[in-house]
Amino acid sequence: MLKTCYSIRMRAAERSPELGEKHISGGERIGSKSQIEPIVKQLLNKASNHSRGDADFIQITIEKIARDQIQYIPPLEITTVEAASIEMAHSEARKILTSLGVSEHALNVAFHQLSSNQNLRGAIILNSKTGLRLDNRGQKGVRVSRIDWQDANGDLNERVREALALASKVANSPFTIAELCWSDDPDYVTGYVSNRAIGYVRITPLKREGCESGGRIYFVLDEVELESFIDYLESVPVLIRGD
Ligand code: WAQ
Ligand code: MG
Ligand code: MG
Ligand code: MG
Repeated sequence: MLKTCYSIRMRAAERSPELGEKHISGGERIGSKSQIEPIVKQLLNKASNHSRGDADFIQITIEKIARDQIQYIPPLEITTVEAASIEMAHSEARKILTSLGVSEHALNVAFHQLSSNQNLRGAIILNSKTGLRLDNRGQKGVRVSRIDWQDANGDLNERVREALALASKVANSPFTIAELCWSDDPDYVTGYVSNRAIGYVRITPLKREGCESGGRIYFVLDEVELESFIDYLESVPVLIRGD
């Protein structure tokens, strides 16, 4: 018999005079009933002692999902590019994204968004040709959820494990052209570009230490079916096959 699984998600925020609500941290996991408690503990730990600030608000959501709805997909392959400067890292990322069909204008929009946005909770969806933003979620963006590894992958640290799972789910959609990401955490300057053909290409440094801007950009096909794309990202449960 198929066992019940649960989607367990966290978001943490801080009251901020300038921003109203400042995004601190989020996380999404999938587990069986007996895994709920350790997962909640891990997510609480992630929300606490965070480099973006001291959370005033932590929300944990636990939701049943049917096991027969889960899609199993392999992880993208990891490579790493170390650049001599932020400028060179950006130009490396641009070169790769251009080769995947992202227009120069869409790239300008994307780099401007990630360089200036200090309070983005989810991803921005951009038309890879026109550079137009397609979601109308504002600072909330689109949060990829119901995602985890099938088995604990001990070879990777928590941040890489989480980012690789998210990127693998996103790249698996036929509407995805590519993704660009760097963290909004001031102490983490490595980001990545990814898609199903090139895999997960880590690039460092994409920003300067101490900087709190960052986020995720999903470049999509001109012919994207937006509702179905967003529904896949948010609601279809996906487990990444380990090792
Ligand atoms: N769905 C969509 N967007 C998200 C999600 C999600 N589940 N989680 C985070 N984001 C967006 C949101 O705008 C965050 O502000 C931003 O991404 C950065 O999130 O290989 O740590 O968790 O060394 O700070 C990538 C490189 C690290 C890891 C990314 O992002 C490596 C990272 P963070
Ligand atoms: Mg975080
Ligand atoms: Mg995160
Ligand atoms: Mg962050």
